[in-house]
Order: sequence, then structure tokens, then C-alpha cells
Amino acid sequence: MSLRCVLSSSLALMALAALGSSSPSPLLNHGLSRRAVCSGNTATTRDQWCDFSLTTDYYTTVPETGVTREYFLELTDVTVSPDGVSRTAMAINGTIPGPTIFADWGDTVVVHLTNSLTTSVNGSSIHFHGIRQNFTNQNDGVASITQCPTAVGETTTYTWRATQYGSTWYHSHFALQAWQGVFGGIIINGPASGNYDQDLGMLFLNDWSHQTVDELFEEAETSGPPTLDNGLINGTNVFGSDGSDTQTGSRFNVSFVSGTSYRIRLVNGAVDTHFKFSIDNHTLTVIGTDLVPITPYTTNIVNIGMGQRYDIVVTADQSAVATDFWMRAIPQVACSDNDSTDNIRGIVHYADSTSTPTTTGFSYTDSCADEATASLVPALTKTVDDETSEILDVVTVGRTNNVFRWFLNSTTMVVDWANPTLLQLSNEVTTFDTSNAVIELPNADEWVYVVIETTLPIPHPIHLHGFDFFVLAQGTGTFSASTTSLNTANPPRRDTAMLPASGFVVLAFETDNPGAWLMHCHIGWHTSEGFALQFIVRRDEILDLVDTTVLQDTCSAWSSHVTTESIVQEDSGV
Ligand SMILES: *[C@@H]1O[C@H](CO)[C@@H](O)[C@H](O)[C@H]1NC(C)=O
Ligand SMILES: *[C@@H]1O[C@H](CO)[C@@H](O)[C@H](O)[C@H]1NC(C)=O
Ligand SMILES: *[C@@H]1O[C@H](CO)[C@@H](O)[C@H](O)[C@H]1NC(C)=O
Ligand SMILES: *[C@@H]1O[C@H](CO)[C@@H](O)[C@H](O)[C@H]1NC(C)=O
Ligand SMILES: *[C@@H]1O[C@H](CO)[C@@H](O)[C@H](O)[C@H]1NC(C)=O
Ligand SMILES: *[C@@H]1O[C@H](CO)[C@@H](O)[C@H](O)[C@H]1NC(C)=O
Ligand SMILES: *[C@@H]1O[C@H](CO)[C@@H](O)[C@H](O)[C@H]1NC(C)=O
Ligand SMILES: CC(=O)N[C@H]1CO[C@H](CO)[C@@H](O)[C@@H]1O
Ligand SMILES: [Cu+2]
Repeated sequence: MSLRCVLSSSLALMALAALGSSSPSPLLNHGLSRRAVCSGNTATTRDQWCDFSLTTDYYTTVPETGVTREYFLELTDVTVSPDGVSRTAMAINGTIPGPTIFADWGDTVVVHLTNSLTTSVNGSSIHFHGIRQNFTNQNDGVASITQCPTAVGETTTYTWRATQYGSTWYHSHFALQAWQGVFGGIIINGPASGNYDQDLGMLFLNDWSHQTVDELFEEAETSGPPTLDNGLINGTNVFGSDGSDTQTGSRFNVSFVSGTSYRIRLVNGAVDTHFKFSIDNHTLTVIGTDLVPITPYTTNIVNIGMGQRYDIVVTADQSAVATDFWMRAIPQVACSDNDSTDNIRGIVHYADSTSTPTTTGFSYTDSCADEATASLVPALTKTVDDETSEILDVVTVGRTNNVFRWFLNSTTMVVDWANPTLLQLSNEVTTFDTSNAVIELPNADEWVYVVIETTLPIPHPIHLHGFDFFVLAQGTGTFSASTTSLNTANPPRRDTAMLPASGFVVLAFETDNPGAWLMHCHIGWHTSEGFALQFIVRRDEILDLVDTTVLQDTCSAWSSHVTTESIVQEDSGV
């Protein structure tokens, strides 16, 4: 590791030119150092990255680029009509999705979030989903855990190192705000396990309604998940049937050049929809799950749960002439409730065609499962050690004061947004309220196995902050220590996995990252209804990593804002 992945500005520009369209254009960002480009990664050598490669153990080794990428993001109230129907929303820099954050593996990323909401008076925060935040817990952006909400008029700065590479997203972690439109992509350039010619960037799959999630929350709380009107592909779709005079909006569409292979970075950013993604007549090669590159496999349909990402490569191998194919994001009826189930579609044109496709979708069986375990083989092999401790959490649901609340091990999380965990720790609190749903993991470098199980016929995407977890088992029925076999030899590794309906999932992680880390269901309604817990990992080491002045300043600004505007916390706080 003698050579560093840093090139001088002029070399960087030459390298960029050589890379052509394979790499995002150099960002003309405010106060940025010129983008450092690592040579050696071309359309045919994607597994290389300067002196590093796909086989570098990125949990221990990270390129020293010396580059800091700085982003200024502004949250505002907006009126949007992504499917032709106008409604209010909230957005980063005015667009849904918000601007994509680009970095190279090893860069330091600095994001300044300014809350400029006017008509609504929500607090805010930005969580960098899947980013490990190695020893930087305070930058995890979770209201009530790692910070107080960012008040209107305030700016919060997040700083973290890109120790992983691949595709992910950022989103608000304040109440239901992410699903008001407050999210965007994150692309960390590095090696990849499959070759491709062009990078098409992020492709968000979202559900969408003509009422806001805040308006729908009461219904979700009292009667269960509401039926949503529509869905969006990368922020756009039509509403109403094709050929109908009343159809509004326009479809996401992309033009393929025959023979070219494209990388697409899928994200399920939905509040309550599990999607199957496909492009008619095309085979998808899957090269990454969340921020973990995998041994490539091919499929016609990718199952993608909320919060998950899949990196896919698709080759334009279906036609030499101008023609068109449907791209589909199909809500799975078993766990999603949508009025446009068959019309969340984009178009893949070949050459200069602009016609409406007439292709037929692949057949499938409706289900809210993950991709097959056997397919998700991490390219960087890791083995799980025997457990040091095991945590069993049973998921249940109940009604408290007539509203739905979700419980893990009989606790429904309620954390006070004015007194986040890190502030409690800085005030030397050592005993937490039961409702804070804290599990302490005091010892370093131990393996923790978490068994989550439910007898309810509803699947849930489980997301853990601060770690990639290993999926040791996943199934229906009950987990049994004596009969359920655990896959410890390079099992799927990621940050979001499905807990099957009436079933269980067994996750493992190593306590190598001190902090207060949330684990929760990524269904927006369920998080708000308390389906969350927090691991306080290595409590003794956390305060040394925290800037208490920043923590306190954010909290006092928030307290004043809450008083001035008479804001009441209405949900779990995360
Ligand atoms: C994570 O942070 C610790 C403490 O600073 C450091 O020793 C370790 O090398 C870091 N890991 C990575 C992958 O950068
Ligand atoms: C977002 O908006 C802010 C404030 O208007 C601006 O300074 C910044 O350049 C924009 N950022 C991006 C990535 O577009
Ligand atoms: C956020 O703002 C929306 C729109 O004004 C409002 O309905 C919602 O109650 C607010 N949420 C919180 C937690 O204050
Ligand atoms: C999706 O939207 C993001 C944000 O606007 C953009 O960067 C990206 O290129 C779009 N993806 C595709 C495939 O067009
Ligand atoms: C294709 O996308 C463009 C915007 O990029 C849009 O103007 C057009 O209407 C879309 N086509 C269809 C058929 O929706
Ligand atoms: C798509 O595949 C189907 C089934 O194999 C085939 O009948 C059809 O002709 C193909 N469509 C196009 C446009 O290539
Ligand atoms: C489960 O609840 C019991 C009783 O409240 C508590 O002692 C235990 O620590 C909890 N365990 C987990 C894993 O949450
Ligand atoms: C129009 C349509 O297909 N709606 C479906 C939405 O999802 C529910 C299941 O939750 C189905 O029952 C509807 O048929
Ligand atoms: Cu859930």
C-alpha cells in the first residue's frame, strides 16, 4: 500500500477524460479539492481500484485520498407534481430525489444540512443509510438518538469517511419526513465485482400518494396502512391508465445503445411498498447488495425491500433496431397496498425510438421475500465467529390509546427528541428509561447474534445503523437454537434484510464501532409506531468521540423552536 490514490489536479482531469462516461463528471463543488481519480478502473477492469481492488478488506483498509467532498444541502417546503398531480412536499434543494452525493472510496464527506422550511415547522436531520460511521456515531443523523432535530433556520454539519464503496442513499431521520421527499443518492466510487460500460447512477423506486404521509399517519395509526395512490421511478411517473384522456404525468425513460452495458443503482425508498423490479426481455446481473459487492448472478426480477439497494448491470442485447421495453416496479400485494400496482413503469427505448412499449412482463409469484440467500455471496469473503451474546427479540403489535404500536420484546420505543441518547450520555446518565429500548453491548470486538421473530403474517425490512450485519438464517416458523442451522461461512452481508412473515431472521455483527446505533423496521409507519431499539455499543468510549458543544447547541436551538412554535412530538421520536 505504498502508492496513494491521489493524483494531481491535471492528472486527475486526464484520468477522468480517459474514463469517459464511466465516472461521474467532476463536481464543481463549493470549496472542494479537485476530485482525485483512481486510475485502473475501466469498463473491462472494474474490479481494480488503483493499488486496491475488490479483494482489499475494506473493513480494515481504506485508501488515503486526502480528499474532502463538501456538500451544502437545503431543506425546503415545495409543491410538486411528480405524477402530474400537484401536492405539497418537502425536498432537498427543491428536487425529489435530492442531489446525489458523490465521493471516492476513502474520501471524507462533509454535508451541511440547512433547515429552511417555512410553511411547515418540522425539525430535520440527515441519515446516511448504510454508511458505517466508523467511530463517528454523532454524524449518523438520527433525531432523538445522535442529535436533537435541526430546528428551522439552523444548519447541522455531518462529517464521515467513505470506508465502503458502492450505492446508497441519504434521507431524513425525523418522523416521517423522509417520505415527504427528503432523500437522495450516495455514490461512492470504488471497485466493482462486474464490468459495465456506463454508469446510469441512482434509480429510486418509491411509493407515492396525493396526500402527504403526515396526513396519512393518523389513518395508519388507527386503521392500519393506508392504500397509496401511486409509485415513482426516480421521482416521476404517470397517473391513470394509458390511452385515457385523464392520464397525467410522464414516465421515467432512458435510451439504450445496442451492445452497451449499464450499471443501475436501485434503491427502494418507499414508506410501505416491497417492489419487484424488472425490464421486460432483459436479464439483470446483480453485482451488489446494499454496500457489499457480491459474486455476480443473473435474474429476470430483483426483489427489493424498503431501505435496500441492489446494484445491477443490464446489457442492451435485445435489439439492433429502434424499439421499446417496459421497466417495472411492481408492488407486492402480500405486503403493500397500492392503487396503481400495474402502472409503476418506466421505459427503456433503444436508439431514437419514442414509442410506448408493448412488451409483456416476466411472470412471477407475488411475495415480499429477499433475493435467495444462495445468490447473495459477498465478493470479499468473511466468516462469522461463535456468538458471545445472543439477543432474542419477539415482534408484536398492539393498541395503546387506540393507536397501533409495534413492540420488540414488549417494548415500543419512545425517545424524547429533546434529550437524545448522546446528550443523556454526556449528562452521565447510565440507566435508561425502558421506553428508550436500549440494549447495552459494553465489550469490544464481540460477536452478537440477534434473533428477531414474529408470529404475525407481515414481513418487515430490518435495518441496522453503524454495521453491516451477517444474515445467518431467515425463514418461516419459529427459530430454534437446536434445529435452525446458521450460515456462518460468508453469509449474505448487508444493512437491511427481510424478517419474513410469521418467521424469523438471525443477524450477527461484531461490536467494533462504539456508539448509539438504531435498529428498526424500515416501513415508515412502523418506525413511527415504535418498531425500533438502540444498541449502546462500548458506552465508555462513546463520549470521547462526541462534540458536546455541537450536541448541546443543536438541542437548545431545538428547544427554543419547539417552544416558539408549540410543536408536539407525535411518534416514537425516530
Ligand atoms: C475505524 O476507526 C478506528 C478508530 O479510529 C480505526 O482504528 C480503524 O482503522 C477504522 N476503520 C476503517 C476501516 O477505517
Ligand atoms: C443546494 O442548495 C444550496 C443552497 O441553495 C446550494 O448552495 C448548493 O450548491 C446546492 N447543492 C447541490 C449539491 O446542488
Ligand atoms: C411536520 O410537518 C407536517 C406538515 O406541516 C405536519 O403535518 C407534521 O405534524 C410535522 N411533524 C412533526 C413531527 O412535527
Ligand atoms: C435519478 O435521479 C438522480 C437525481 O436526480 C440522478 O442523479 C440520476 O441520474 C437519475 N437516474 C437515472 C438512471 O437517470
Ligand atoms: C421521457 O422523459 C422525458 C423527461 O426526461 C419526458 O419529458 C417525457 O415525457 C418522457 N416520456 C414519456 C413517454 O413519458
Ligand atoms: C420479448 O420476449 C418475448 C418472450 O420471449 C418474445 O415473444 C418477444 O418477441 C420479445 N419482445 C421483443 C420486443 O424483443
Ligand atoms: C427483554 O425484556 C426483558 C424484560 O423487560 C429485559 O430484561 C431484557 O433485557 C430484554 N431483552 C432484550 C433483548 O431486549
Ligand atoms: C389496483 C390494484 O391492483 N390495487 C391493489 C393494491 O394492493 C392491494 C393489496 O394490498 C390489492 O388488493 C389491490 O388489488
Ligand atoms: Cu415493520
